[in-house]
Amino acid sequence: MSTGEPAVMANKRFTLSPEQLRTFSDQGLLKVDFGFDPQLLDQIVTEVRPHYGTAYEQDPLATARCQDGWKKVDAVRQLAVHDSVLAALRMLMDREPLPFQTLNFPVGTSQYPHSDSIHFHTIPAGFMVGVWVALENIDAENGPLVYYPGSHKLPYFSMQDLGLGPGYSNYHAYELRIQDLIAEHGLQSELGLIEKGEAIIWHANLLHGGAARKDVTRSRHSQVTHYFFEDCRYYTPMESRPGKLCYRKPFRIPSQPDFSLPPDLSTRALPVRAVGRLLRSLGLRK
Ligand SMILES: O=C(O)CCC(=O)C(=O)O
Repeated sequence: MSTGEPAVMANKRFTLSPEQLRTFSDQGLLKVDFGFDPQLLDQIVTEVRPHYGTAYEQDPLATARCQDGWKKVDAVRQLAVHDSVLAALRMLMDREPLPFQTLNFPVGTSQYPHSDSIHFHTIPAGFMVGVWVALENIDAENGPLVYYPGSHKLPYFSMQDLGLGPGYSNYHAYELRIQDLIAEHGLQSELGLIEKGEAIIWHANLLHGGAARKDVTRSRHSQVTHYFFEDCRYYTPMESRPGKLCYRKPFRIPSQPDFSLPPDLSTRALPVRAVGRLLRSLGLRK
């Protein structure tokens, strides 16, 4: 069963249908089957595992995350810069997408609902999306994504709009204010029940989080990539105050493996000794 609309391929270029564009605009999210290679997805699951840290090694069912795993695992980078995803995002926003961060999770996050626009915001507003890919089948038991269709049409709330000071120490208070807003507006949640390989694209301001893990013995491997779009200014509202925005440098995850990364961060370590010999033979190193 596929919950996402099937990929429409024209001359091998990925396109979204007018109906899909409308769904994204109305609901703030879109389920898509990009037709990812299942081997790439399995490779991500296997190769990210060693990077979840010691807590995960001791208990593989503990909550864990790997931020920017693309620096260590090339399969993560390949999914983040996948041609079909970039083509779909160009259609949605009519601007060039800039993948800037990956997060991999081995189990459900049970995160409170939030809008990504409290973490990542743009001038002009709205040029950010998340693309969440199921690396295994997701059902109501293993902590699916939860979201509130239509919530992207609420205003973009800053910390100050919610009566809070800036800083991560106020993040839980932010989450509680969002709970109040959900109740005040009578927003209805839905679960992202999708199959391995399917993706959910969410709008910068869509309220979303991780539903409870009803079966804590189950994994829930997933990868989310966050994208900005070209020709904006980028900032972090959580750390900002009026008149003193905390700007972010534009950054794009490379479309090819980045061999300039230190060997332990590069997926294909440079042959360091061979490079050293070459530099010495050219007189560039003693
Ligand atoms: O994967 C999840 O459960 C939630 C992810 C999320 O909220 C995010 O990346 O912003």
